[in-house]
Amino acid sequence: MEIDQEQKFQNKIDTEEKIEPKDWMPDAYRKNLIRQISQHAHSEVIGMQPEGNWISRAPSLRRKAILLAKVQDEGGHGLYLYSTAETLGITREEMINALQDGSAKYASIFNYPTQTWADVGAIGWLVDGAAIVNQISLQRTSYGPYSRSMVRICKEESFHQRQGYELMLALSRGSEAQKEMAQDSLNRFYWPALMMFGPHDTESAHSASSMKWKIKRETNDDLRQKFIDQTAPQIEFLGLSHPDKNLKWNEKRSHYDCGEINWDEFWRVINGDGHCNRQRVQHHINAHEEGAWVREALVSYQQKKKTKAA
Ligand code: BYC
Repeated sequence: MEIDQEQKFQNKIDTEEKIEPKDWMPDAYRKNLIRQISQHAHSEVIGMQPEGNWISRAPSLRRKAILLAKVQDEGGHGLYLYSTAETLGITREEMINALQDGSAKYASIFNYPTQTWADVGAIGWLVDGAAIVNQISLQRTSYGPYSRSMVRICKEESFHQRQGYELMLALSRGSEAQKEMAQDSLNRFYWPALMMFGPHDTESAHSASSMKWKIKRETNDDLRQKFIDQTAPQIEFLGLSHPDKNLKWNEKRSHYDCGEINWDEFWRVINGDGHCNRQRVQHHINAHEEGAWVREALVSYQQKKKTKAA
C-alpha cells in the first residue's frame, strides 16, 4: 500500500504536478520540506537585523525610506514562509523554538556584521542577488505553496537587488573614500555570499533526495556558478577589483573558473561560531519576549470575536 502511494507520488513529481498540502506525501519529503522552508523563513527574519542596524544612520531621507521598506519586506517574506511551512503540520511556535534553541539553522551570511553604510549596498546587491538566483529556481519546486510563495518573493527581491547595486554604484562613482568603502564591503561580503549556496554537491547531505523530489531544481554548485558568472561583469562595471584573484573566464566551459571558498569558515559559522551568531539569536529572543503582549492581545481579540459570533 505504502509502496503504491510512494510510486504514485513520484509519478506526480516526475510529471511536474504540484504536491498540495492535503495530498499524500512520504514522511521524509514532509520532514525535508519543513526543514528547508522553516530555515528559509528564519533567514528572512534574522536577515532583518544586519540591515536594520543602519536604519537610524542612513545618510539621507531617501535612503532611509528605501531601507525601511526593504527590511519590512524581509519580515513579510518570513511570514509567507512560516505560513507555507505550517501547511505541512508544524506550528509557528515549534519553528521559533527550534530557531531559538539552535536546532534550526538560518543563512550563514547573517552572522557577519554590517560595519559600514556600504554593507547595506553589498547586502542588497550580493546577498539578495544570491538569494534570487536560488529562489528563481525554487519557483519550480514541487510543493505548491512553497513554489507560489517564491513567485511573490522573487518580485520583491529583484527590487532589493537593484537598490543595493544602485547604492554601490553611487559609492563607486563618488569620492575616493566612498569608493574604498565600497571595495572593502565587496571584499568582506563576496565570499560569504558564495557560501549561501551551501556546501559542494559532493558534501551536500540533502541534495540527492531534494533533487529526486524536485524540492531543489538545481544543485548548490550549479546555482553558485550562475551567481559567479553574473556577478563578475557587475563588479567590472562598478570599477571595483574582484575579490577572487583566481577568477578566470574559461572559454571551453563558457563559465568563470574561480578560487576555493574557505570551507572551515563556512562550517564554523553554520555551526554557531560566526561573529554574530549569539547576538543574532539573543536579539530574536529579546524581541520575541517583548512582543508577547501583542500576540496575547491578538489571541484574546480573536476569541472575543468568536464568542460574539456564536
Ligand atoms: N547557511 O545538504 P545541504 C534572504 C546547511 S534569505 C546556513 O546542501 P540543503 C535575505 C543545511 O541547512 C534567503 N546553513 O542543505 C533576507 C544543512 O543543515 P541541516 C535564504 C546552511 O538544504 C534578508 C547542511 O548545511 N535562502 O534572501 O539541501 C536580507 C548541509 O547542506 C547553508 C534560502 O534559505 C548556509 N548558507 O541546501 C537579505 C533558500 N548552506 O538542515 C536577503 C532555501 C547549507 O541538515 N534553502 N546549510 O541542519 C535552500 O535552497 C537550501 O536549504 C540551501 C542548502 C541551498 C541553502
